[in-house]
Amino acid sequence: MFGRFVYVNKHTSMFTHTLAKIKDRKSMTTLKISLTIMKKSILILFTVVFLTSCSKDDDLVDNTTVPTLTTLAITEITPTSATSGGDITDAGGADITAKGVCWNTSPSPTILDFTTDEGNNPSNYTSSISGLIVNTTYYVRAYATNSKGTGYGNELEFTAKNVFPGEKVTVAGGAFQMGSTAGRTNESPIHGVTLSQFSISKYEITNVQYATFMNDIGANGNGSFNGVEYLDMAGVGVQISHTSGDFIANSGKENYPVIEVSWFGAKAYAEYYGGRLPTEAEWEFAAKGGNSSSGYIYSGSNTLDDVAWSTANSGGTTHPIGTKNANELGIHDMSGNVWEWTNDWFGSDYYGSSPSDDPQGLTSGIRRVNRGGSWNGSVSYSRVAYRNGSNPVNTYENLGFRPVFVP
Ligand SMILES: [Ca+2]
Ligand SMILES: [Ca+2]
Repeated sequence: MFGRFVYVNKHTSMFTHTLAKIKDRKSMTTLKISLTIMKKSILILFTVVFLTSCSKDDDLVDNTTVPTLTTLAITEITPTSATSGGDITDAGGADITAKGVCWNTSPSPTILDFTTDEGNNPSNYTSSISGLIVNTTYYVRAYATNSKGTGYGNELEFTAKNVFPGEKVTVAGGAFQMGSTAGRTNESPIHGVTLSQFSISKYEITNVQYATFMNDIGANGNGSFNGVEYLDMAGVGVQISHTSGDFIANSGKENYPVIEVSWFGAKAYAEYYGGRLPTEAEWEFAAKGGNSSSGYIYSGSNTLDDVAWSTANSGGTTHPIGTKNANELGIHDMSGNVWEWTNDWFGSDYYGSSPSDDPQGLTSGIRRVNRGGSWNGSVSYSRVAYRNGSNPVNTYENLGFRPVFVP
């Protein structure tokens, strides 16, 4: 700015020099006055031009940017839909003209892919993603558009499937000695088994979880699905009711282990959430604490009362899940509370011919293996090596399950 003023003064001085050559002395005074006015006018003019010029330069700097936003966590994932949204942290200095989320099966989705349209107001929003294909992985980004262009939020990824609502514990693969010489003959011979990694439900499946599943699949009010009994609604101890078209866990029994459930129902539940029932070997490895095993008689202790609801302490009923100590891997109630269905057919002499790697049990049979004992019956049933079996259509007041998952 100072440089511009020097320039103005230099030229006005030259102008003054030229005028000084005028010989009409009488008019000189008037001229000098006029000159002073002119000098000031020129100075003001240049200043105005300069300031106007500066102001015009400022206008040319466009500070508008595309909107900045965050993609909201993916929730309510099903085989065909999910929910996300956007949190607009900076509109970019211009009006939002469009916003929503975009997704596709390839990373970095744009508004040329699948999108939602949540209008043009600048507020944060949720979006319903639909039309998905089961077991397909999708990439999602929130987007918002203004006059400058489209901004995208961080990318999130999910797979369209039913998401298991419970907690899982990872059981690292490893080798262990399956069976026992301290129990019945069907627990012998002790044999080496090597298993691949899997994860297992930290708790037995509860009444509220099973009721949700029955509602989601549209099971018949009598507890069957496609003619197969999944839940014995007339069972002695069933803690789920069917009221006004919905399966509902009985009040106060929400977090108790589901009982009166058939092997078919347990299997269907596990598969609905992308899992399966554990093999007998997986169940025993997890109950023994996997690679962290301390070699306890019961799952997590040699003192049954520390880790299990059994006939010795149950008061003749099931108890809420996870209310006894966990085992070495953080898994609860493997011993006691309720027996648990596994996938294997029961074979009393199977251990004599079991393969060593990821054994799957017999290829046919009459009963499916149950493990862990329960709130009633002999306390010895809660030994980690104890084996039992039930007809897969049977349902009991002391028999439930937990699923496993393989990545
Ligand atoms: Ca149990
Ligand atoms: Ca029954």
